[in-house]
Amino acid sequence: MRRASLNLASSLLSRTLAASSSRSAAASSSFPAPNRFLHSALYRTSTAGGSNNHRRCFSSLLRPYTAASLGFAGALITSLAATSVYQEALAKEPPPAEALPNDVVLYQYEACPFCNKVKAYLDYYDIPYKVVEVNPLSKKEIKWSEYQKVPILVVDGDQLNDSSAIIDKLGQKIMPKKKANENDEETKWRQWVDNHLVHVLSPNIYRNATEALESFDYITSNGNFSYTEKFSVKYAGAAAMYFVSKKLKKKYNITDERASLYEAAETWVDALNGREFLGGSKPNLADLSVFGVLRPIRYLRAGKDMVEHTRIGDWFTRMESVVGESSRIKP
Ligand SMILES: N[C@@H](CCC(=O)N[C@@H](CS)C(=O)NCC(=O)O)C(=O)O
Repeated sequence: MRRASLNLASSLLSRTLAASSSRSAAASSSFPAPNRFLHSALYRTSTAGGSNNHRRCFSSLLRPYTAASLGFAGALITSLAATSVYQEALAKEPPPAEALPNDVVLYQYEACPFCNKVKAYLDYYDIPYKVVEVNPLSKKEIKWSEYQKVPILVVDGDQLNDSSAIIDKLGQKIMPKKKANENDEETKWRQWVDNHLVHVLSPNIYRNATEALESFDYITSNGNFSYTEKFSVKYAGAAAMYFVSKKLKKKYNITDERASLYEAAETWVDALNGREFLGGSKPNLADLSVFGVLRPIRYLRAGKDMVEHTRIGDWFTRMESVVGESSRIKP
């Protein structure tokens, strides 16, 4: 019965897409269409834009004290010193200019969690990159590549595939002295992101008709779709992913998707164990991975619920602040 509904959803999507673009449908036939949306969660670039709020608020709170009596001067100096220590702790970690690659191109889906994981890394380390938005139906932008998933990162002509491998290889290029995977805790939590956290996301953002439509509204508004694809993908995709997400729930033994999301968020906060970041006063690769995959869903219903019902909000806000503005090169 479930398989039947899944097939129905898939064929509904395929038929609608075929109607909207025969070329796209033909090109997509080698991959089941719903899988292309499987992990395509939503991403609001505005979250990065608001990233300095925390710092701004902190310093503007101090402003009235500058007019206070001398009796407060000592306290003020202490506060200012604390602020600058705090700001330094929240500073990005750009690699030395000579280590920066000359040309970095990210082939991505704007809403894909794996792509957003790579972007969190590039943004945090202030590595300028161009973006090529791939059409998930035709994939014509990555026709040149044997590897047919995103993200793909091309660094000075070298092709890197797979989000975690991309981050490791790029790290070796720009920070050769920093040994990859030298920290067991960091490795363990990066694996937790790839093996557990990402699987909890789809059942949540396609949980019911309203949320599936909310998700696809964002995907189609921000992805690389033709005008006709936008409309058909939004409705057919939302319907298909609603059914696929039920299948995923079963596959990953999820009974209550929200409870699983909250549990994952709480598990992460427990892992922080009172630290600002898993990496201590600065984020490490596990912080960047968790942040990257959650960023697309943060301002959807699922992400809002997660922040309302768990303790993850403060860490997430710190991450928004420290990752800061995107280093993406605007076309
Ligand atoms: N393990 C890979 C997974 C990448 C992945 O599954 N990407 C999805 C998009 S979110 C994809 O390209 N799927 C194939 C498709 O769209 O046809 C990674 O971490 O980069």
